[in-house]
Amino acid sequence: MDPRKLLLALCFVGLRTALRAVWSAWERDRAERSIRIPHPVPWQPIRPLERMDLLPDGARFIGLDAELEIRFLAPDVLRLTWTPGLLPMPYAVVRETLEETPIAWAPQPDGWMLESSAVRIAVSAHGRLRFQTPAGCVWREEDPPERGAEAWRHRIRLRPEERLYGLGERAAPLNRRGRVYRMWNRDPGGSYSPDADPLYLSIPLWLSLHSDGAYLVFYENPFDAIFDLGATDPDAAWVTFTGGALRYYVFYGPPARALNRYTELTGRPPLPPRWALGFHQSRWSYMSAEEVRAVVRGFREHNLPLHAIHLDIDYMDGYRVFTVDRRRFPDLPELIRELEGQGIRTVVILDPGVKIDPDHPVYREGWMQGAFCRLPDGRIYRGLVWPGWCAFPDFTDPQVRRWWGSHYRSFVEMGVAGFWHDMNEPTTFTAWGEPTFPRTVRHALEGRGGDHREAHNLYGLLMNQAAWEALRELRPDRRPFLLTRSGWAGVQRYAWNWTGDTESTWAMLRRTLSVVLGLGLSGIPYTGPDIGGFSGAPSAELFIRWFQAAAFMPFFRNHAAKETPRREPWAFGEPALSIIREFLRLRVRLLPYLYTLAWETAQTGAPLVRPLFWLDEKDPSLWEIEDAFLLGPALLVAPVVEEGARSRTVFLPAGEWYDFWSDQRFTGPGTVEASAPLERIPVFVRAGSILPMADDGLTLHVYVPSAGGGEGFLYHDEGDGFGPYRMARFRMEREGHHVRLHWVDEGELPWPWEALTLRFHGFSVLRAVVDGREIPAQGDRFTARPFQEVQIDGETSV
Ligand code: MIG
Repeated sequence: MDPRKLLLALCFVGLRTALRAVWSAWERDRAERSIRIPHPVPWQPIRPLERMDLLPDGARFIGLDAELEIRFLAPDVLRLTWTPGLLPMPYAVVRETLEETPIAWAPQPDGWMLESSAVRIAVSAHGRLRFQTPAGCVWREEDPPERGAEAWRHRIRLRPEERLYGLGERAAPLNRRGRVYRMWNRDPGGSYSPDADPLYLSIPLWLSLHSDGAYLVFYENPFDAIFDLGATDPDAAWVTFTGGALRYYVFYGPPARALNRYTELTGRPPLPPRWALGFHQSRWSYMSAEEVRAVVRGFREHNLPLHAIHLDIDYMDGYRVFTVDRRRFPDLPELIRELEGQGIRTVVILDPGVKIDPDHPVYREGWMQGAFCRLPDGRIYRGLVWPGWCAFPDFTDPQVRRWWGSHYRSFVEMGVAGFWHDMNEPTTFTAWGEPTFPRTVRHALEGRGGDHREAHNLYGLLMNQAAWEALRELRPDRRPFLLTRSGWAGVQRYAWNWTGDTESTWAMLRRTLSVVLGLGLSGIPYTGPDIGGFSGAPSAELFIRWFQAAAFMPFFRNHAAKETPRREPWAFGEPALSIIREFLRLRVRLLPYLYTLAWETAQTGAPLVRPLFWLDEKDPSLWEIEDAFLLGPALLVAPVVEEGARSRTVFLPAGEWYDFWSDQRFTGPGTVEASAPLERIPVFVRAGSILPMADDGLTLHVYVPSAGGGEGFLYHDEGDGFGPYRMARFRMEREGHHVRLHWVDEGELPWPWEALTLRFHGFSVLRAVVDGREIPAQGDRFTARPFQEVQIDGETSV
């Protein structure tokens, strides 16, 4: 271990814990002695496939030592399973099939061919697979897989121009090609920098773009794996799983389509409570109710909006999960009520480790119920975390999930609005080696049984499932808010994510953009970094730039490690405070838009933060842009990520764009040098957008294109619960000096605004007729009652 890291860790945890960490590492090594992983793995090619048995939606190909099953879950979605090997427990997927799919098959000179209306797959007797369009254009090609003891690996050919994205949370460039990644959720140890791998949340999934199309592949296999994406073999990706059947789903189509299908299979991110899209203030830790009150007072006195406050581990009694330290928080329910009265929600942290302490009821109960993970000899496994020695619930057991979930009740009754799940990789402190359970730890896996090799990557996912299911029962009229550090495919059904313990550097701010983009392309739309980075002391400038970028990310939270200088918005004095206030206000103004995007992702799985290639995945000039992102269909955000920069270049994709701050109009594709004084980062709006914003009531910002049409949506409901909604769709058409705006809507919720302002950008209004009646209108805006159609005459103004 790097001595600097060791020292850092020591400062964090103290001498006693450090000594125990040595002990715990030793215990882990001893527990793992019984499993020996062959090294090097004796790879064997599979023997040829000899026979095909047709199935209603696919076929089974049978060889002497291996079998391949292919099923069409939809015309554009295939599931492939190579066995032998354990089949995955269906934790990630929520559907067995998606659409009835007629298929055809035909023998081929060297094997077979199966085909739906969208995809043809050729299977050679040797096990080579070619994924094609029905016209025969190949878009993915696999060499025959190989088996080595319990492991599977296969090689996927890559085109020279092919780019790969995704893999869950990765501190890597947006295009993941050219590196090796491990699928094994891990706490990088209190601070991570660009290129650290693995991190807390891996998902064995990639999105591929190349000149013959796009597809997404998801490997439904939770075992430890290595994805070598062209690092060793530049022309190929090598995927190696240390156990389990080689099962994967292939989704054919452009990113939006493929992610839509992927989240149809693994579950869509549900609509969050509206406040969650606001601003969250946190710190490790607010040590007392008084400190929380002081922070909240600071927000009020400085005129800063605040939606949620987070309590980190020190609110607990000796870090015992589900307890409250009554000296520091003598009346937590009262504090929560007080905050709620000011529109501020309370979120509390929970770690999965339960302190081994016979006086701790949760430990006693868990012990009596047999809820804790055990070693093969039947002893409860113990690992070291903040409380000291801990036992860990086995979330792969449905009864344990229920038992764990029942403990959320007291917090729900206290009014806690959200739960923040940390350390669920799962993480334990060890002086060396893997900071997690020994791989021999047993897990129920729904009764089928297995060990930590299989359950490790699922642990965080299932902790969130336990909490989600409990909260749906405990508070059926509220939408749960969970924030998790770890997870796996499907975790988007339950929780938001933050990107963990980032270091406080410019390099990490730069890299954060591709971490967030990559998570979105992995099906996890709700994520964001600790503003300013977690572990250090950002300069005022770095903090401002980080804040500005995060204001456009789904999860918007200020958080910092223990012992770091204060980070509340006023901690940096002026001009930081005023700049931060402006961005907080901007966030509030953007809430109608963000909430509409939340509704969209709940329907389609489209991330809120999208790479520029979302606009046109066929345009290679967009494939590598990672210093800017789209927020929904309307906004292009180009954060400043260089110290001292007061302008930056921005690549604008094809089409017309408005500068959000000045309304200046640009035509892409092309690069512009955008000014970026400390108080601003470049933001552009796509012409044709209709951007709903909360400026003094509701304003529709209409970014008029020089010709043609555009649209915008506004989703609205009560902000929580499962009641009625209202969805307004606006469409505009421009012809010369004339703009027509249409409004159609659906939903039962009474329209909540008496009037709304239409604010035109790039267009100056001379005359407006609302549903046949002329109303006084001049300049760039007018106010109208809800309408069906507005006719406007005017002229281009910039
Ligand atoms: O071992 O709860 O990533 O956000 O403040 C560190 C204390 C434990 C790690 C989380 C961080 C949190 C901290 N936790």
